[in-house]
Amino acid sequence: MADAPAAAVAGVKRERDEAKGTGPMAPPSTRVKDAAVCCPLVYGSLAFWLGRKADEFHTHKWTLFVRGPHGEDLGYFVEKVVFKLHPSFAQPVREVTKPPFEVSEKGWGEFECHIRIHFKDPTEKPLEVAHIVKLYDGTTPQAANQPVVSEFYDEVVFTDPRTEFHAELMNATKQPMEPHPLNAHFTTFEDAPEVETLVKAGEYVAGQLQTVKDSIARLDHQIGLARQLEQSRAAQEHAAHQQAAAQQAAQQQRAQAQRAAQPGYK
Ligand code: SLL
Repeated sequence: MADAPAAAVAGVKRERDEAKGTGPMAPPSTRVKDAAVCCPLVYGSLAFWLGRKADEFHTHKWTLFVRGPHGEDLGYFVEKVVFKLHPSFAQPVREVTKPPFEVSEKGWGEFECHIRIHFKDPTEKPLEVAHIVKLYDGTTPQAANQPVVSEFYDEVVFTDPRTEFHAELMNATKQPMEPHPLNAHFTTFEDAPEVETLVKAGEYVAGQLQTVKDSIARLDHQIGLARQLEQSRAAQEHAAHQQAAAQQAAQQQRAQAQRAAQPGYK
């Protein structure tokens, strides 16, 4: 199952933004303002049932990993990964300092593992994710050659990264690793569904924009009509005023003439 909950990704980003290393002892360094570099990764586990080779404490062999979505070497931005296993394992804290960033073990139960990903720039706060190492998917009996796969796609976004780190990220060649022995079982996180979603979103926005444009045009037309109406009303009012004033003047003239015609008018 491929899951990349948008809220979780945003949450991670916010947490990391708040952690920008700027303590009093932090060395002065320039950052690339308004840059956001997105680094995709996949974390998860793959578990094989041991079948006839199983014993009471070792029913499954599993691998827990952080990998590139398309088999790329994550060394271009990941410094090391610390896997914190269930305390029933010997040395439950496993630090992996070079790719592939993974741990393989045999065990009998499912548990929640904490994966802490440290970045090449030590001032970037490590990303911590919890992952349940799944051994069962509800099918019984399990097939020994068909693993239980639980993987999640995620993206680390470095906002305003330090200049040197930004250059490293941009110049990274993102080498593909040697094909992984478990390659055939990894989930393919294709871009296609995402591109399709983006195209649909684009079409939706364009549609909304057209609707808004249409109603603006309609409103403009109505405003034009209202203006015309208002202008002719004002013109009529003006004409009525003029007419009333002319009538009044004429009346005054008549009254004046009458008075002048009276005998004894001086
Ligand atoms: C629980 N979910 O809540 C279980 C814990 C722990 C699994 C499972 C150890 C293997 C070993 C192992 O598989 N632990 O001893 O080598 O209790």
